[in-house]
Amino acid sequence: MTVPRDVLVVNPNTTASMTDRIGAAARAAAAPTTRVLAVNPSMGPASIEGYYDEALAVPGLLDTIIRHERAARDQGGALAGIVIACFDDVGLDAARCVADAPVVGICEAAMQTAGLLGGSMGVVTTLNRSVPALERLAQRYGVADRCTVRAAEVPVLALEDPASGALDRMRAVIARLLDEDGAECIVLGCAGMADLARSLRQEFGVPVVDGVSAAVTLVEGLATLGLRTSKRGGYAAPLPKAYTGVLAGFAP
Ligand code: 5HY
Repeated sequence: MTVPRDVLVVNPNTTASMTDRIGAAARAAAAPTTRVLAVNPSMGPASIEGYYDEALAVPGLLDTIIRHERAARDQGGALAGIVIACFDDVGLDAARCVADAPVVGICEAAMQTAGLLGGSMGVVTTLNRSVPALERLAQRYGVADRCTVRAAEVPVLALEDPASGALDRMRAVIARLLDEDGAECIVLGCAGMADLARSLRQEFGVPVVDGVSAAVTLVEGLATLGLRTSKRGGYAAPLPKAYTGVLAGFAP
């Protein structure tokens, strides 16, 4: 009997309805032998829009990963992989330090996947304030010279409301990325857009990559290859030391 592989998909904001939609997209992409655990922290921002939200989403993300890895170990198992389901790849490096399982961020997964499918990519994201952070991630992931980021100027949680006009604003941005910026592929720049990839792909006739699906299949690939994060350098486990105040519980 094939033992299911547990992949933890963490939505770092605290909106459970968004986590449910992310979980559905992850399960749709996952192999039959993969069990997707879609979760969100109980503390932190309701949505992540900009640097401040991003910074304060990290403790909840790390607490969630530490608790789920511990639970898997207590049951005599281990997580096969972890997906950070926020397009800012919130806390990715810190997560790779505390986690035993390989950790993939949906931005990195989407940009690397789009890079396999075309010479240039266009990222449609939510608010303008999110654009600088995503441009910096494109640099980090080595695709900045062939990546354009534009915002549809829709709040993250408006994506859940069909009457918000969010989809029409996204369509207008996608048309600009294709016609004005010469993008050959489109990347959906928010986890809350995951369920839109298939219909937008048919509508625009180009590859439309959603990071949640790309990250699930990537982390499954790492698990199949038996590859895990190197603990030799920057991703070594945190050194034991005192933490004080509200963060005392995070002491390694
Ligand atoms: C996300 N925020 O994927 C990002 C998108 C953004 O709560 N989930 C969020 O706008 O930065």
